[in-house]
Amino acid sequence: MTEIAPGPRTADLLARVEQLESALDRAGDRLPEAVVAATGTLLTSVRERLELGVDHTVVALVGGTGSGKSTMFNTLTGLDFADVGVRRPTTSRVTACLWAHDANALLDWLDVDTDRRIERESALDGESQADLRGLVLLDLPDHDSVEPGHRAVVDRLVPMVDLLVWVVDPQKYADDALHTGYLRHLVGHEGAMLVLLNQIDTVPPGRREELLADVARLLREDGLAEVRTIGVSARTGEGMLEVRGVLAGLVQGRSGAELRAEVELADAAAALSAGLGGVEPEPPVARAVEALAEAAGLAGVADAVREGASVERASLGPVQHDRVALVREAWLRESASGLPERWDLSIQASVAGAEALTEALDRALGEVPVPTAPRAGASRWVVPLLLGLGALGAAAVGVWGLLGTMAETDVSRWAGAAAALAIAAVVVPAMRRRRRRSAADARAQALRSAGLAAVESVVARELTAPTVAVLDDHRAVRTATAVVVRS
Ligand SMILES: Nc1nc2c(ncn2[C@@H]2O[C@H](COP(=O)(O)OP(=O)(O)OP(=O)(O)O)[C@@H](O)[C@H]2O)c(=O)[nH]1
Ligand SMILES: [Mg+2]
Repeated sequence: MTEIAPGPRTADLLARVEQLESALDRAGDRLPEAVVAATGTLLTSVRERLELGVDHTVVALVGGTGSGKSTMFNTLTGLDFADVGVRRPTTSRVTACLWAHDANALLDWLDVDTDRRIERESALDGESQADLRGLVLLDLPDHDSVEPGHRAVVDRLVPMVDLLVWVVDPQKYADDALHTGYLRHLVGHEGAMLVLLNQIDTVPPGRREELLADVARLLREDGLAEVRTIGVSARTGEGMLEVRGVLAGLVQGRSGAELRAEVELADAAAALSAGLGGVEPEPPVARAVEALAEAAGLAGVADAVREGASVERASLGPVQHDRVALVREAWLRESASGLPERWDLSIQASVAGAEALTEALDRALGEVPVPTAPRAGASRWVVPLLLGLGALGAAAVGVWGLLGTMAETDVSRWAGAAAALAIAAVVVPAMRRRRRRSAADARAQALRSAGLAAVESVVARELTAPTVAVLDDHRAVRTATAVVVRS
């Protein structure tokens, strides 16, 4: 197949196919096998069709021998490429005119010989052909031919094109070969058909309305009341502007292939989203950390550290396995809430089991240093010393005072000193007690922070990261399918 650069519409649809293919990959076994298989097949077939491009609108001129298809082709293209002759049938090979430069793959698919293709739009045309840009116009052989191969060509192409333009003439428009052979089988495809009563120039103006009404009657009888009918002359150009307007409207809209691809992509996206839940839940990180810290007895040990010297060798953990298991269950319940079972199972399989989680917590908590109160050093003799000195001084002053051997001023000086010592003996211990308490508070706080950090890191590694990875996958798949369904 010839490589073609996809036009913007094809590129857009191909991007959506890729989006769904990678969503399918990412979801993996979290979607039912049947859905994955069916969607994969559907996406492959859409991709194959898109590789032909959907930026083109294929219009075929179809009709009986000598109705004027080739003349019509030349009038619409402004070229003289299709053979028009008196010998019947004239056209035996499909002829194509492209208002495009990149439709080779499509024409290969349609099986149009390379020497029967012509490009209409050249630099010389400027914008005069812009209204038909994207059109691929085909001139077909006669469906009622004496040549047996012609009908086969028509039958092969009829289902492949976006618009069938039936070119009929005033003599043969009622032919059974047309109505029974083709039109009646096309009920339901009225939007993809147009009937041109050609050679209208050969009909006296007074009879034209009547003739067109008769064509419309026959179409109604075929079950094709909605099909548009226009009286035209490929030779004189009468009615041809209207025909060109219809084609221009069609190429500016979306081609049948594009619409089909869109429907199939929406189907694929809907099949995928049936295996998804709504918005992803938020894992209960803070609650889990709190509950696990509690299971590790962090608060109790911190309190003990605050109590000070009595705790000589406090340690964190071991955590209570049953409580860890309960925290894990609550985690799974909340993290998978609203998700289908396969996603739930995926989270269960990704996070650490209760056993492993308990071990991880024990390991992490075991590494947290538990501070103990410093042993009282030489300073613990200071207070009794001060008190002793104070008492001794006071006694000496008292004795000396009683004996009257000391000057009055000296007595009061010594008394002052003794009183200062006594006051110091009361104040210093109070200050030391306060300092000890706040140091114990700080140690307890440090232990609490370090313990929480250890629990947090275990929760992040063993629960949050694997859960978030699954939820991210779910979100990516959900977003991909939502975009495709919406557009
Ligand atoms: N008067 C008149 N003659 C026309 C008109 N369109 C085509 N013809 C003539 O009808 C004859 C057949 O025209 P073609 O264009 O070859 O018809 P065709 O449908 O392509 O024929 P096949 O290829 O054999 O199926 C030619 O002599 C044309 O000049 C028209 O609108 N008015
Ligand atoms: Mg012809």
